[in-house]
Amino acid sequence: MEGGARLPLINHASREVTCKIVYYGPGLGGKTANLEHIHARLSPEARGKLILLAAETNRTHLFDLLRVDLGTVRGLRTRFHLFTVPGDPYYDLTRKLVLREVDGIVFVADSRAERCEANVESLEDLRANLSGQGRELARTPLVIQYNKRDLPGAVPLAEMDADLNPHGVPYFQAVGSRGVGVFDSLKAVAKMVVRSLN
Ligand SMILES: Nc1nc2c(ncn2[C@@H]2O[C@H](COP(=O)(O)OP(=O)(O)O)[C@@H](O)[C@H]2O)c(=O)[nH]1
Ligand SMILES: [Mg+2]
Repeated sequence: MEGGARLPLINHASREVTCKIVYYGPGLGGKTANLEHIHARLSPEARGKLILLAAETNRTHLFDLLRVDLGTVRGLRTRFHLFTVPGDPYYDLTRKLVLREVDGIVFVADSRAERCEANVESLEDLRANLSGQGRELARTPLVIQYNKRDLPGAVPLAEMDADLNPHGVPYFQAVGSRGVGVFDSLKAVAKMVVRSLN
């Protein structure tokens, strides 16, 4: 599997599989908003506690984390651990750590014109950090979420897709703060990860 996705962690004895999904993207793009919506919508039986980044809560966590239970796939109980990375350049090491052993990525791009450069930089940072683990972005399950589509002056979708999506991976328009496009993005990446279980 050189350069490709690692195989998700399967515990054959308990017939469980745990997959790691990372929400990556520039600061304030809407990554935490995705997890907040998922947490708010799923019943407590289907998800764990939402643990939020210290910068937002004064707690000591360096990333957001949410456990989600998506039922059974081919007889295996399938769990997802959703992480977000801090966008600030200062947290480079944290981003590298959070990315370790990732199974799938939702890249949350900010549709505001003034964030175009930050989107491209974050995508390059993602590519470099994966490459530092001997992984290739092009061979890792990835969806792109174009977020903040509600804002007046949002950059046209085709323009953003031309900049950020040379490989033509699945993409979704979203308004994360209202939950629009959030489950579409999660389901799409989860499906790609589950396919890699084959
Ligand atoms: N207008 C608008 N605001 C959003 C959207 N998604 C998130 N926000 C807001 O943008 C800010 C940053 O979002 P957050 O999820 O904390 O970004 P993160 O740094 O990527 O985790 C918050 O105030 C959110 O409420 C969106 O689609 N539209
Ligand atoms: Mg955040």
